[in-house]
Amino acid sequence: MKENKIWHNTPTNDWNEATPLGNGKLGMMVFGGTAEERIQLNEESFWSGWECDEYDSPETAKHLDEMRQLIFEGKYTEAQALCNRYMVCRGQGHHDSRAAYGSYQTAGDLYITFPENTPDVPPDYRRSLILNEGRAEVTHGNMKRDYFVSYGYNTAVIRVQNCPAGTTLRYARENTTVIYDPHEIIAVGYLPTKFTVLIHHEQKDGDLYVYITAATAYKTDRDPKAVCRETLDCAIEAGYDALLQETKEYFASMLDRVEIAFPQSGSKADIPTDQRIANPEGDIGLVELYFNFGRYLLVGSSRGRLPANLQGIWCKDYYAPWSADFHININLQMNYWFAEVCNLPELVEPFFEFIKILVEPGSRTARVAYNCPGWVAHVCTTPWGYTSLGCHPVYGAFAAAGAWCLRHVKERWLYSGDKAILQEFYPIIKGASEFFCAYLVRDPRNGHLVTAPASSPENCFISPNDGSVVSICAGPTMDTSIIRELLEFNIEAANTLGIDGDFVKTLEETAAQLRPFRIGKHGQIMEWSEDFDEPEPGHRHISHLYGLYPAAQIRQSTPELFDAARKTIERRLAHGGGHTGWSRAWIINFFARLADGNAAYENIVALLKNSTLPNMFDNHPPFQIDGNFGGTAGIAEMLLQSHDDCIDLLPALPDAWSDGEFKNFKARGGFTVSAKWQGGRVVDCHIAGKDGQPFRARINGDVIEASGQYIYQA
Ligand code: FUC
Repeated sequence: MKENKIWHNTPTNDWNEATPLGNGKLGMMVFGGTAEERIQLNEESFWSGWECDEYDSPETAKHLDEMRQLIFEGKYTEAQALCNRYMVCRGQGHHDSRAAYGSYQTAGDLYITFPENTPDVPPDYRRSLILNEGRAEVTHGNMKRDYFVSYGYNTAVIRVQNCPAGTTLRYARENTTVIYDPHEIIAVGYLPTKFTVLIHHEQKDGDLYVYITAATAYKTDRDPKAVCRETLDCAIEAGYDALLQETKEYFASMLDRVEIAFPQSGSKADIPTDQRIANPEGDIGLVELYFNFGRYLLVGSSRGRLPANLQGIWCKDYYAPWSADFHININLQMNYWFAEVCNLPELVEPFFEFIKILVEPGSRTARVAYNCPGWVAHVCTTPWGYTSLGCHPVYGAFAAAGAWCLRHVKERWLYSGDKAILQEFYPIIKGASEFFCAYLVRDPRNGHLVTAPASSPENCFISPNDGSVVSICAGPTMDTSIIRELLEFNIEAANTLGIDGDFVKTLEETAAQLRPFRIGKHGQIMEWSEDFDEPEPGHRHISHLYGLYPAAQIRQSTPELFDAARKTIERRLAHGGGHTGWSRAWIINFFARLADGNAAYENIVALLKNSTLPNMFDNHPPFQIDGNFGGTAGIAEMLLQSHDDCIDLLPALPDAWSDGEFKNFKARGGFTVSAKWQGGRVVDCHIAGKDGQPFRARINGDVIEASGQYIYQA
């Protein structure tokens, strides 16, 4: 890994410039001050709120027919008014960040004060994050500080070499009891779930060692203080060197699995990273760094009991933007887009476990709000399993959100070919299908089965009868795309497992009655059932292209739709689209699927330039991690794609990356693929499958057929 370091030549007071470290569940942000160090701490289960079964409203089910009727009559304004009352949750729902919904929260701040130092920044000051070692360091003068978070020991570690005399430690968190003992700080409080942060510190030979861990009582009977004590005892006994070694090996074992390299003259790695981010044009190495950082961030935020949230695990707030929750109308899913191709399947496990959390409350939501079997989840959710409608239908009436999560199970199946994942998830897949088989309704205007009332995530249209701006419709394209994918996956799963023949028939009949994609007056893929005008044609959500990416329903083999997909993106971009980090990241992936490398690369540069903070975190604004992950996925998608048993090498290579190399990417079917190219042409590639499996590969425009192992050399 050549581009393996993010570094700055100043400390910072700004959280958005601090250095993130994490082991997948425990995190810290290092500010690197010379006179006072601030370390902001996180633990993934620091969630306020609690389980609450009051949010689903039976009024929704009671008024479904009425709301549908108005939509089918084209009375959108009237339908909207009714939906604003009934197509919503009870109470404050996801606005209850100070009540049951809750918010992800900081685990507090540790301050280390060096009284001999001044806040001045010496010219030799360096604050660096070494990605494939999972460690950061601050150096200036004879001072050296090291920081890392051990996965194996679940402990954050700080070492201050040549620690100045009189150095003190202080911990701060609101509503928290803090006890100082000679070598220990114990912090205890209630979120209302009980939590503990335990900090041990000791001086040895002039160096200061600090060990930190944290735990809550979220879904466990164990006392968090006892858990912390046991964890730190273990870490301290193993000692600093062992923890550092374990951390380096762990990060290398995750991040060295794949690699990209763009050989270039004049590497910019010795320029501080914030300066590179401000001038991304032509800095190809920065793309490599962004790719490595994205993988680093997922290793750092997705190896515990909960998936990476809107901020991964890094959060300084008590009431974070959008509660730093799990938004499942794009954001959570985007976090995992690159995990399979970059061979990090274990990092998806917390997401899989999280889907299971949604099933029980989601069954209640299906029953109470829709009078339907199965389970359903809407726009946003929490570790407490919120699955209800939102507070407003424009975003909250999105019933396909849970089904979208299941496409990650499908990807696991496609990448691994392991039936165990189908077995494990079959009842959950079936539950989602059962919901839609009951919920879908025939639109009398066109005879198709549609979701209604429904919205196309967060977007609005102009009602043709009175010109008002509304969001409620029947059968938005995204719902149909997701449901089609779900039903087809359910059929494949049932057939593969050799079960549920009768249900498969129902699924086939249902899928056949879904509405096909249609092309509208701008040549675009239609977003809604009718070709409505839009008040915001540059809207950040491009939901009607779900079929282009992440799904693969719109392909080169469907040329008219393929062309319409391009027009759809161009229209969004022409009206200022891509203005949030994640939206820009999605566009990169769209262009990769459209095999337009130069357009994809232009959007990578825009992501770096307009939507990246000085520490390389994605900027929605504010900081939101999905863009980092979506951008990383986009880079991989430009280099390798795999559909229909065809491994497509360099499907969207931009002119700027004329020479390069990627190593050990995964393709669907379980293949491991490496390639080297020069002047835009593959000169060397290696494809390895298991058990002599046959495959096709597209190399320099030619399709070859092979099985097992394939080596190509120009
Ligand atoms: C979706 C997006 C917003 C934001 C929020 C967390 O609702 O539309 O832009 O990313 O999630």
